[in-house]
Amino acid sequence: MPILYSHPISQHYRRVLALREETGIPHETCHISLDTGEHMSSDYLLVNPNHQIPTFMDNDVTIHESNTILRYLCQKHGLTDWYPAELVARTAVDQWLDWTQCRLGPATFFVVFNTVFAGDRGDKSAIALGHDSSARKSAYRLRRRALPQQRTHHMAHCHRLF
Ligand SMILES: N[C@@H](CCC(=O)N[C@@H](CS)C(=O)NCC(=O)O)C(=O)O
Repeated sequence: MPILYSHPISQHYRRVLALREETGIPHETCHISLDTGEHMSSDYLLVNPNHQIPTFMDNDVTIHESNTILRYLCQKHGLTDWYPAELVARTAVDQWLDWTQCRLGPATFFVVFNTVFAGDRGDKSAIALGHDSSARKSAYRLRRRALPQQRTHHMAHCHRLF
């Protein structure tokens, strides 16, 4: 049975958990304690040289990037509803995965870590940066683009312009 190394506070782990819960694909979970520094142990560093959660092990395959795990699982289990085979549809999924990794994830970390976890010791400038980040603004724009009625509205606007 494949093993997913996990910790419940990890947003990157929860992506993989969400796919499992939605699709029922099987794997065991192995809790790694970020609180006690287990992710820095020499044993875990052999599993994940970046000392991060999650890591997925499927026999002799070891994957330590959450989005790569998602793609691997979808392709292994033929989950084309989640990760389409058709190029343009797949590219749309990849684009959101990359955006989540590069933009939304860091902004979320700044805010959540410095409020929920650090409490009064939280870095206020990091919180402000997270709130004010381009991720939040682009989330709004991308959401508008993703909605068909908004796209129609946008196209009508373009027709008026040209
Ligand atoms: N790019 C990685 C990021 C993983 C990541 O940042 N994991 C955090 C928890 S959400 C972690 O393990 N941090 C501990 C550390 O970096 O030492 C992925 O998508 O899997």
